[in-house]
Amino acid sequence: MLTQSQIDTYHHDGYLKVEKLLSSAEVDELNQEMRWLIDEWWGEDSIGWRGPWRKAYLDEDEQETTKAVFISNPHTYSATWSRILFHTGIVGALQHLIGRNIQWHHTVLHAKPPEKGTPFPMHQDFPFYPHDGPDFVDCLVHLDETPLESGALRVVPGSHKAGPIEHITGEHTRPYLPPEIYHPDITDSVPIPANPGDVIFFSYYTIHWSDVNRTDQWRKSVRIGYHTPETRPIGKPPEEPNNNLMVSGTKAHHHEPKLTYE
Ligand SMILES: O=C(O)CCC(=O)C(=O)O
Repeated sequence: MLTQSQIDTYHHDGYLKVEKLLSSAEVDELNQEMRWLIDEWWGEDSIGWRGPWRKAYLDEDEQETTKAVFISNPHTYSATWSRILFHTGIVGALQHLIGRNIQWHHTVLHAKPPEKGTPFPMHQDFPFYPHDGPDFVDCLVHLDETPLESGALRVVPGSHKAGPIEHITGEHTRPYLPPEIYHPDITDSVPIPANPGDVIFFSYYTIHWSDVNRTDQWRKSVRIGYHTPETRPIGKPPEEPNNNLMVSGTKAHHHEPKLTYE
């Protein structure tokens, strides 16, 4: 399904946008169910990720007033969002990128409401869910028109090749890269505007960020993370279940103990 040139681009740049991977009927259904889910289950006001990085990315009057809607694992509430984990276009592309056997890891909605939808600072996704190898791919599924002004994803091409980089972490913040070294003013990045149904595949080592949504429309994207079954979480006991959902192929016994039920 992917061409050799697309596969080479992913490995060379650390990301690949595949246009219209989801049909408009599929996006309409996912979008409708996501809007229902936000109305039914959200219910908290959030400014987005907290942390001192906000001073380096936002004017003072905006630092505490951005808006965000995050929902983890929408498949817990919606069968449409369960089925998408096995989408043949997404899983087929992943097989070209990391091999036949694919394990799902997580799904999360990142929605930026109109006018002041939250930005994200430069970061890798690795510190959020560290694993012991490179074959971990995040797929950003676009539900809305995502022009640059809506806070489209921006990536630093080739940055995945450095592997994990030390982030600022702590109780007070989500992990982010030190702004005196990594910041949009000093670090070149490539914006990736997208349309509904487009999916951006990127390595969890790829440095990325996104700006404020300043349009009058929602920008909803859903990140779905997958990895090879050999790629094991760091710092977790091996017997702890780790989102053990295979979406293609099989997992060999030696990778973890067999699950038992009491
Ligand atoms: O949705 C975005 O614009 C950024 C998402 C992001 O930073 C992430 O998925 O880690």
